[in-house]
Amino acid sequence: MTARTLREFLADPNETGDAAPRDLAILIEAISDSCRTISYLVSRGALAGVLGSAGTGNVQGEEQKQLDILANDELMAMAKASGVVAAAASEEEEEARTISPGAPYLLLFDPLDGSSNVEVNVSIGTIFSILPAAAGEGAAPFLQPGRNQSAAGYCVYGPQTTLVLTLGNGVAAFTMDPPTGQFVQTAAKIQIPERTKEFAINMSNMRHWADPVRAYVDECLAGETGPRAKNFNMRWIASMVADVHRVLTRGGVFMYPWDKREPNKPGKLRLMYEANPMSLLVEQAVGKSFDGQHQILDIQPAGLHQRVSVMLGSREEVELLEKKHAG
Ligand code: P6P
Repeated sequence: MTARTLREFLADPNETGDAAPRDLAILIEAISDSCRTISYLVSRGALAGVLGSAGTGNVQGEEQKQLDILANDELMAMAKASGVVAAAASEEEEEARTISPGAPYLLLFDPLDGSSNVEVNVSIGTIFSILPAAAGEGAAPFLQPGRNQSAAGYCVYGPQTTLVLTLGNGVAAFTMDPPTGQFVQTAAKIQIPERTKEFAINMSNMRHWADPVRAYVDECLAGETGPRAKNFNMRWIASMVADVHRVLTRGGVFMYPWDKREPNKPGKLRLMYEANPMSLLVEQAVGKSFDGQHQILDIQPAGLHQRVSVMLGSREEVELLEKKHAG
């Protein structure tokens, strides 16, 4: 693979001589510029005096970190300056914002997912979803199934700052080269291994899980003495971007399923700007992603901040989970 910059990639993403749609390329480059800025802010941490609480809460009822707000404001300003975003929606804001009426795209994002990890120097990230603009006011135009996404991706702020992106024809990764700030392609056509020996779930919630999830994890824990006849490893970074990046990189299954703690809540993660973009990446990387009943990308959204149960990753594992949920 030739080491192309993000701009060179967008000029011919499939190496067929056809460029990505012009306005989509403009938006994705603008997002990468914001990710570079956020990466710098995150990397300075305490030196920039931006760690800790902002003293406010978001629509999710969660405490906002200063960095959540700074990242949110950076992305909203970028959306405006790009000229190609009709409206934008953020985990950090209850209502969608009208940006440039008549522009071709809708932008959704979780500006800094896992931000509570930044104080303990653990990888976090920005997750974004791009939909085609649609008629309607407020949240209405955004309520499209994830399969409609024009593009989706995340930027993980870890030992490397890496942008992972799909335009609907495979998954590519771009690593930021610190001296230049350039995002340089470091992976093409990423494919999740169909088999794995690694699962990711917050085990402290075990007693609250539904039976199919409990049965699946029990079989993983039984290892070579049980029906899976192989030993498993467990990882839980509690930062979706970091956990999903690992799954895309070396396989595995990531689960944040419904549990009995709040039975009326389908799950902890949000459909529109967490599960949908991650599910498009995973499906484009030959993995699967479902909520216990449906493929996540097929869900017809009812609200901008609706939550969803998420089980995604290596095809074989997700299909086993699907079988256990089918009863
Ligand atoms: P728990 C981060 O707050 C987040 O939304 C995801 O990034 C992560 O996967 C999950 O919550 C972790 O949740 O309950 O294990 O702390």
